[in-house]
Amino acid sequence: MENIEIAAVLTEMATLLEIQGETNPFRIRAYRNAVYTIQESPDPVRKMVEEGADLTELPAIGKDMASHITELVTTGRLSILEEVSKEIPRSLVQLTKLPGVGPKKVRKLWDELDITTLDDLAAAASAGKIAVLAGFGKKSEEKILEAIERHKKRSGRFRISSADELVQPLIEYMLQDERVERLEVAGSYRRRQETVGDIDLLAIASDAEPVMERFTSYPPVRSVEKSGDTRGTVILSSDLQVDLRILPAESYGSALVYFTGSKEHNVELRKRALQRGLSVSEYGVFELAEEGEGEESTTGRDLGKRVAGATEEEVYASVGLPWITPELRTNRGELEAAANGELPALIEFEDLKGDLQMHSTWSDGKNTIEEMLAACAARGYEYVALTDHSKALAMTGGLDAAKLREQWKEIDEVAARHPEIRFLRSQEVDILADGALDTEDEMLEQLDLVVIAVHSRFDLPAAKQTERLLKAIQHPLANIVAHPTGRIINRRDPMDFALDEVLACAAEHGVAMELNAHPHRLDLRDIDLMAARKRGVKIVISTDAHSIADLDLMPYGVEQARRAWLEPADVLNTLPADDLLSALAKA
Ligand code: DGT
Ligand code: CA
Ligand code: CA
Ligand code: ZN
Repeated sequence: MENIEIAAVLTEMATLLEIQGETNPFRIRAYRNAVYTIQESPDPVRKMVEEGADLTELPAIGKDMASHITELVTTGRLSILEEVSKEIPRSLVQLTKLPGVGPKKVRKLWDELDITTLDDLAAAASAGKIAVLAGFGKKSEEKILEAIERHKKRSGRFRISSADELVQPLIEYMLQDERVERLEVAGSYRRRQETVGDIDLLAIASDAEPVMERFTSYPPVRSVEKSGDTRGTVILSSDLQVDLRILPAESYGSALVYFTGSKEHNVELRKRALQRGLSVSEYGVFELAEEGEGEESTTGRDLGKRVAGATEEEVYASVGLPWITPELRTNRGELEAAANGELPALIEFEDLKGDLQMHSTWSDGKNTIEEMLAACAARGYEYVALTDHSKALAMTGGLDAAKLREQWKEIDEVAARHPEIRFLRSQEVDILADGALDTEDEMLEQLDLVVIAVHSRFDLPAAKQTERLLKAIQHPLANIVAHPTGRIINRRDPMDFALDEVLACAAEHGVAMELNAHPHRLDLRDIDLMAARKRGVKIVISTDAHSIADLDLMPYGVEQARRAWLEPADVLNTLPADDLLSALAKA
């Protein structure tokens, strides 16, 4: 059980207590505080439990909470929650996630109208039953309907890193059963999209029934939606839906193609197949037969001989194509490129020679300069840039000129002890609201790399925001724009500005754009990266690590770069340090 699952269960518990009408606020707060601690913990709490560590050493975890967490991690259950949910339906918790609907209102809806689910609530609101309820009214009813609409559209998309945390242990668990001969995740997860709606597992099993049973009894499963012979759907306690399909070996490859998608890629693939007199489906690739012959396909046409299906390579080959990597399967021209032998030689993690954005304890990082440097060396990088914040970000301990000079002394000392890796002097310099840079030119001149970024006033009108960025990019010492759109996935939309103009300006002035690899950011986005590449803007991929552990987020950036068709030559930190610096040098 991973941190986000533990946090989700404890949050659910706190909300159930609120709905129940728990009068002791400390009891509820204990759960909420524990949730905060667990979300902030850089290490899996599961590991601490397994190693017998004392959980009460964690902030805000008392003895009772420690034993709840231990129970949850070791059994996948929380008996106290099961106790409470005998009285309060767990589905009520969903309702409290709607804006303007707190636990008290949920209680009232349940008491008065017997509403326990979102569907109940939507039906009651549509029927005008909410407006007449004391404490609600017409406005409140409209708001509820709107909120349900929005919730339906947005909810349930998990960041890819959260999906990884949840899916990897499930895969390990399934593979412990030796009847599972093959198991892979398809869908958006395999395409490595920045968020996923649900998880699509495909398996080959020597005996389907017990494997399906193992799946539905995975401890973090909260509810089993469907459990058939070869197809099951469960919802995990984190709210993540997982589908499992058990397949015959002869159609495993075609099912993998089908369920990896995207839907648009599949449609194009089928068109190509039809031109060759073939039918592609999740069951295999078949020759199309004359009417009346053979079995009937899902599209109503008669099927002849099976020509492919066991492997993906075989399926693509049957329509005259080489295998296409899942990150490219979005119908953005990959089928045509494959047909012409023009698929890009996509960048890989091993191509990267350094990480160009990270923070130390000098600003808001958790590790010292030396710890960060040694960790980068251990990851095989040739060089690294430390980019602590500038003074405008006072809350992060941003560095003014005096502190920056002090920091350089420490950097020089640390660098001298680590000749195995080259230390580039850098800073993440704030772009102020008027487009000026936060650090004095005299200091910037002494840096190897000037990374510039917006951390405030994300809300400027588009024209002003564009002007701000253009001015900063034109600064004669600026080299890299960090997290250029400022978006945070599921939390903050990209800033409103003319990206095209900004890219053109960056190309003209030899300024690179960052692909921030942090899975909460992934900024620039894939389509923006494609636009940047078209304009000849160079990209750097950086983790923006705030701890040693964050350095391992680099693969998320690489995956996003691959979805944007980037090759090593498009990315500056595939170059040796000297070449990188001369590529960014300004006239
Ligand atoms: P998600 O889950 O929203 O992040 O996105 P996907 O791509 O994983 O979509 P999902 O889980 O609905 O379906 C998995 C794959 O199955 C999808 O990528 C393509 C295939 N698929 C699903 N429905 C259809 C369909 O109606 N037509 C075709 N051609 N393919 C489909
Ligand atoms: Ca999916
Ligand atoms: Ca699905
Ligand atoms: Zn930043």
